Amino acid sequence: MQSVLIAPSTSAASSNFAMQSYPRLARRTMIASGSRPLKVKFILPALKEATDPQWRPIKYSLFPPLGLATLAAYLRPDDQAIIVDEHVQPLTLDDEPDLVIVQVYITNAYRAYKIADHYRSLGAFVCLGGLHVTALPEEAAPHADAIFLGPGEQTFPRFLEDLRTGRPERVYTSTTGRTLERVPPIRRDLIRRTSYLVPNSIVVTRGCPQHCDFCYKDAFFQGGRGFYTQRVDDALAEIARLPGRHLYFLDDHLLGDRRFGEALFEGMKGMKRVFQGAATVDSILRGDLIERAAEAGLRSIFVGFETLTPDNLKRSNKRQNLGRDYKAVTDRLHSLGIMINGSFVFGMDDDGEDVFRRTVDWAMEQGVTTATFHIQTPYPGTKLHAHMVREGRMLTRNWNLYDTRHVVYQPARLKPETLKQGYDWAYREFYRWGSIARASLHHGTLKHQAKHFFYASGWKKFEPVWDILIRARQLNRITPMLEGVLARVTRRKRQQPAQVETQLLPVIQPETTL
Ligand code: B12
Ligand code: SF4
Repeated sequence: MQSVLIAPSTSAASSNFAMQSYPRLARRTMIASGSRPLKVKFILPALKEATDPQWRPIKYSLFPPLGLATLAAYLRPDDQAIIVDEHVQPLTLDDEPDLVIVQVYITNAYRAYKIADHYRSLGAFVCLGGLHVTALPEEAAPHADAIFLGPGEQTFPRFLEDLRTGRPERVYTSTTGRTLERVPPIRRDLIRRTSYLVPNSIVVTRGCPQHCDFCYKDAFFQGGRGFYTQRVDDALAEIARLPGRHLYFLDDHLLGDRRFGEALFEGMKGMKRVFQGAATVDSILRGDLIERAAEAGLRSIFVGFETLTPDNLKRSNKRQNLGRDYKAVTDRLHSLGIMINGSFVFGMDDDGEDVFRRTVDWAMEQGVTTATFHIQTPYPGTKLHAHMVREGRMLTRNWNLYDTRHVVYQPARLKPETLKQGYDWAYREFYRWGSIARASLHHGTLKHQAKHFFYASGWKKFEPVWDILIRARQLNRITPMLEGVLARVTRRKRQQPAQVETQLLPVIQPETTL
């Protein structure tokens, strides 16, 4: 990495200053030569730990960078494009692209800025966008020629036109007119499929109809629609383009729009797919959409239980969970043969020292297959963050620590170190051999018990094996097995416990705070 030379340029005036100081930057303005094809580099920078030899590659070799592949679809056919996901491949910095597009999450922000500064110093036109840029545009702006707030489907093509005519703006904000209709097919040809355990990840909606105070969603979609879907035909066409059987829907809330869900699952019925996704507690209890999903091939679901305490739910505006019978949720999913990845947050204001034991016990008693625990993390831009700032409770602005594994705020009823220890304990406890066995016994049939046991232990207990496979670049050999993993669920009849074929493979889930 070269040293960072660029002076902060938050205004047009300072931007001009930068251009006078560094003659090589003239190349940036030459892009405007109308019909000339562009050399474009899309980068998903790795978070800091990815450069550490001890890091856990499996967690970051799950899903390809769909956001960048979505943006690449707006280029002209004669433009040259490359996507570099630094989690799975080295990033070389000695090339000279015309245009560099960097996706910024909170935990990769510092690295993203360094990379951006580097390419600006070489004269490339650098764009920064994504969740963290939207939350903190003033922080990102000095590192970019243009920043993008909100989803990119409307702003990015507009920017490309502006760039080619020599009039790019400094800030592009997504507001009205958000839609996924008539968006070009995502550029999957730019994704190195063999580097990912789940190359067939897909997103058919944007946002979520709910408004939880701790979630990135409201800030990211501010100024326009906060939940919208693809046309069902387009979603089905995208699914049909994906090879193999297994799909992973990365949508925040796959069951968020009933009509869309019904049509999607109806269309998928004949496609012989098996898939995983995420949804809310209330949507699983309401109507029969979850059954339709199961019939279409849903085999595992990420559910945002978050907390077992109603006061926590009220405070965080997680109203859709209030008064819901969580046990009815797990029972219903089990009866449909759908495995559960339960998401739980520790450190909410009503949480005392008993929260860890209570939560882990509950998850085991309900036969939750895999659990994702989070330390509550107030992301900039969220209502939760504003609230914590008002109360003077934020402890650090080191974004590297905002990974839901560190305590970055002062909890109300816990010491920060107790929260961290409790969180670590919860993971250890839930994934002990004895705990996995205990949770497995929740299920009625031997097959279901065995399936649970092997899935949960496969993910956590054999992690070193996954890592060796990744380092040996053998991940693609695993993918076909994963496609078979959730495959056969022979249901006797509706609402009866499912007969499930057992295989030794993990349930892979992104660690999101749904
Ligand atoms: C899959 C996923 C992962 C995967 C892989 C990510 C990948 N390869 O892209 C893995 C498992 C590695 C992961 C890890 C983490 N994740 Co994650 N993850 C997601 C998830 C579920 C889907 C991402 C996705 O594909 N979205 C769909 C695409 C189409 O949208 P997109 O990526 O946002 O891109 C669009 C726009 O953002 C925009 N855009 C993006 N970049 C740019 C750049 C430019 C120039 C332009 C014009 C536009 C633009 O245009 C795109 C099209 O609209 C999201 C939730 C979500 N719904 O987004 C959480 C999410 C992004 N993750 C989150 C977090 C916190 C993490 C972790 C820190 C947490 C943890 N506990 O481990 C880690 C660290 C990740 C890191 N590298 O820093 C948070 C981010 C919060 C924040 N404020 O940044 C989210 C929002 C979850 C949540 N609800 O809190 N994650
Ligand atoms: S936490 Fe989940 S349910 Fe709540 S707004 Fe975010 S995506 Fe929607």
